Amino acid sequence: MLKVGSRFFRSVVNSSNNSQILSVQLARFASTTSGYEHILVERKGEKQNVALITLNRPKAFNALCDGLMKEVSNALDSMENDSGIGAIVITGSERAFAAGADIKEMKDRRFEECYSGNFLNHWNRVSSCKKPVIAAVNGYALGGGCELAMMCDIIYAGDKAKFGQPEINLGTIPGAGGTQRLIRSVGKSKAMEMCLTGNQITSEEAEKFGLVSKVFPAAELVDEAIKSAEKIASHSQLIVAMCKEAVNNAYEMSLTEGLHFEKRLFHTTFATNDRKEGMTAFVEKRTPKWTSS
Ligand code: CO8
Repeated sequence: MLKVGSRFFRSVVNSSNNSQILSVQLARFASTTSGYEHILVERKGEKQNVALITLNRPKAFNALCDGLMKEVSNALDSMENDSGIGAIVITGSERAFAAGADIKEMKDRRFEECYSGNFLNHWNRVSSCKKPVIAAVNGYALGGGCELAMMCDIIYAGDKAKFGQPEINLGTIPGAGGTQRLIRSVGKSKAMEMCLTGNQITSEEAEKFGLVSKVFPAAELVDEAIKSAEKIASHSQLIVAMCKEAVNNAYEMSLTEGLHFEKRLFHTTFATNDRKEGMTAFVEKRTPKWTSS
């Protein structure tokens, strides 16, 4: 796998026909995202405007240790500040997206330190990312792994993926959205069944229940997710961010409040150059040139 920051990566960038600006952007991206221990970060897509984060703790089924989650958080910080990135894909391996929080790391923690130190509070970074994030889930997405996928905006699954909230088997409960986000995707009865029994569901079931939007053959999953991310990245980043904010607010608001919020954001697009450009390009039968302004 080609790691951003590698010498090979830099030489590909330097020898390509891309403009100097792209080279500078890539070099900046490389310098801020290399050196991770638990994740791999790459640029993908024809225009290199999709960031791919691969969770990379193969011996532990990508169990989410604190170090891994901090690295995901740092990677998202730099991707958010990089105008050359339009969308992000998070994936794992074919065996596991992530088998949950690292049980070995967690096992000796005491209540008072969890409570006082707000244990896992900073693990929500994915859900506050302004750029669209797609989870490409192969293999196990269990506990915190399922929760991490649900923090993303879109979930695609490989045909052998398994989703579950097995915390009940460990004498605990989901701690990063399993009891809250799951119910909004699959409804109360299914969410309750998954959380109370710890049973896993297949990717076909996950698609049927509305947890994932598409299922692909495992080997094609990441490429398909990148294709979708490229499509998103081809739009105005400013308008994409507004659209994402409007959809996410449906979680938090009543229908009346949500419709009002949507209408105000819709009105706001009329203050942007990209809205004017998009409609003008349609009328002039040409491809719009977005400026994210
Ligand atoms: N933590 C630490 N190590 C793990 C984890 C985990 N969650 N899952 C697997 N591993 C390790 C195993 O310990 C084993 O390591 P070793 O070889 O050193 O013994 C290695 O991965 C392979 O595992 P298995 O031998 O068990 O492999 P199997 O193929 O038999 O089973 C499973 C694979 C089904 C994935 C199984 O390992 C399993 O059930 N894992 C635990 C799943 C689980 O209970 N997850 C929930 C954890 S609690 C949680 O996520 C709370 C969330 C809190 C918030 C998170 C915010 C994002």
